[in-house]
Amino acid sequence: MRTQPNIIVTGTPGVGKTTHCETLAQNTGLRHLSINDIVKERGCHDGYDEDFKSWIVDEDKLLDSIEDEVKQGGYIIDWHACDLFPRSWIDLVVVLRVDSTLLYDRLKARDYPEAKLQENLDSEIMEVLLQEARDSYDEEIIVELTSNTSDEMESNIERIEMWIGQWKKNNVEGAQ
Ligand code: DAT
Repeated sequence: MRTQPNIIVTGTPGVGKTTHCETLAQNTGLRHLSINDIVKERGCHDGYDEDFKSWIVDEDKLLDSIEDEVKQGGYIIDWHACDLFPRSWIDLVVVLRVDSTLLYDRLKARDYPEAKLQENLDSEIMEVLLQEARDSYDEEIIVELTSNTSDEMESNIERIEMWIGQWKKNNVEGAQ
């Protein structure tokens, strides 16, 4: 049994996952698991897509590589997909959302190739990640939060921290 929860922070690239995860990790002591970094560092990919400027992820290799760590609990998983992680690993799924005009500016600042930028904008407008979360996890553990401004980010962080406190009360203190 886990004594700390596992949380996925997901959403379209540029929505604010890494920024949220880093602050959350600092404030809570949970560990920020950047799947992007793991894929690169542990070679969980089948090469690099030059046109799209992204790694082609080998999901089986990735899951094998993080399984022992994540099963212990206490991880904040930062990734723009969520359907690959087994339901039994996950206690909360946070789907961040952003206004498409703000997203355009954030991705433009990253020099994304036009096709990648457009695909990500479409994905945000079509709520692809929210739907993926709903298709993969129970409705009760999914929370959709907007990440347009730094005030919103602050209140999102507070809300997730309160949720972590409550989870510990219910699952650790309550179980003793
Ligand atoms: P992601 O990890 O989802 O790709 P990020 O955390 O790298 O996104 O954020 C992308 C950029 O947007 C970065 O320059 C920080 C900024 N940003 C993220 N969330 C924000 C928010 N809620 N308010 C203002 N700026 C934000």
